[in-house]
Amino acid sequence: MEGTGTEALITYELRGPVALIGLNRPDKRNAISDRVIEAFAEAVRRAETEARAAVIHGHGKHFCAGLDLGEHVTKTPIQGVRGSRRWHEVFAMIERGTIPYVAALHGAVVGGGLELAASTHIRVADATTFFALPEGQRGIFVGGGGAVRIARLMGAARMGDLMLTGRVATAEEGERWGLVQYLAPAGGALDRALELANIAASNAELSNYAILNALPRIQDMSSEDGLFVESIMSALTSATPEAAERLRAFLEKRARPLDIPKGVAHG
Ligand code: 1HE
Repeated sequence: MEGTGTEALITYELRGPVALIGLNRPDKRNAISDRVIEAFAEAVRRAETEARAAVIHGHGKHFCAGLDLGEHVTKTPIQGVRGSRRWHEVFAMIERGTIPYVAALHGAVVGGGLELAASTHIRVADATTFFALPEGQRGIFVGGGGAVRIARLMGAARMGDLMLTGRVATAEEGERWGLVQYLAPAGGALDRALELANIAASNAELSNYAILNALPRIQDMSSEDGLFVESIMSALTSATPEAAERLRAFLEKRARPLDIPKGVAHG
């Protein structure tokens, strides 16, 4: 059961330019049911129209325990295919949308929860985060895009190991394997994610669009095609009034300086 329906399965809040989207089914560890995925799709659609970046997080002790296994057990194979294809559509709205998404991870990031996180552009894991792909043990397979996205992030060999053995990986391992770009102290993922989302939100919108949509596609192209598309995107982004103003701001010393880490020797 998903509760009485009076509480929102997904919370949504606009904090300045950043939309905050929260998985809100903590009693079921934010497991993703059909109703959750539709509520989530609506939140993503809304963020696309009114925010310049978004953060996805989970309420309660865990980010997300993946597919709702209680609901899945009653499905026929064709219903399973339709469900999987719907997850693909919704996660593609994130991955190839027009605004950057940051995932704030804590606790369980398991199965479909990791597939969701893998469709975002920046992932922050706090010290309580753990990753697992127990599909082998459950007698199923990934269905939310993980075979493509998770495998590309950490490599098919590591992913296969997690699926075959049920191995649970720590936040540090996730960072080493390329699953997450940032580590945060326990309870600190959301603040860090918001900080990063605000920075990304301040970029030129067309640059962000190119980063989200051209960069990953170029990885699937031949080098020649990739270099060609890069030039076109470079010219297109440079031709906007926003780029002209930002370039002028740098030359007139009005731009925010690079945040160079302390300890880096530079003259
Ligand atoms: C669930 C789910 C779920 C918890 N679907 N109900 N995902 C999994 O195989 C992970 C399954 N979950 C777990 O291993 C654990 O719940 C956690 C490690 C994530 C969290 O442990 P814990 O001790 O905090 O919680 P809990 O006591 O195990 O669970 C609390 C309740 O949430 C309990 O229900 P209750 O009615 O007994 O209170 C659990 O049954 C329920 N719950 N996870 C349904 N996933 C598109 S393909 C994607 C394929 C996958 O995602 S496969 C991986 C599925």
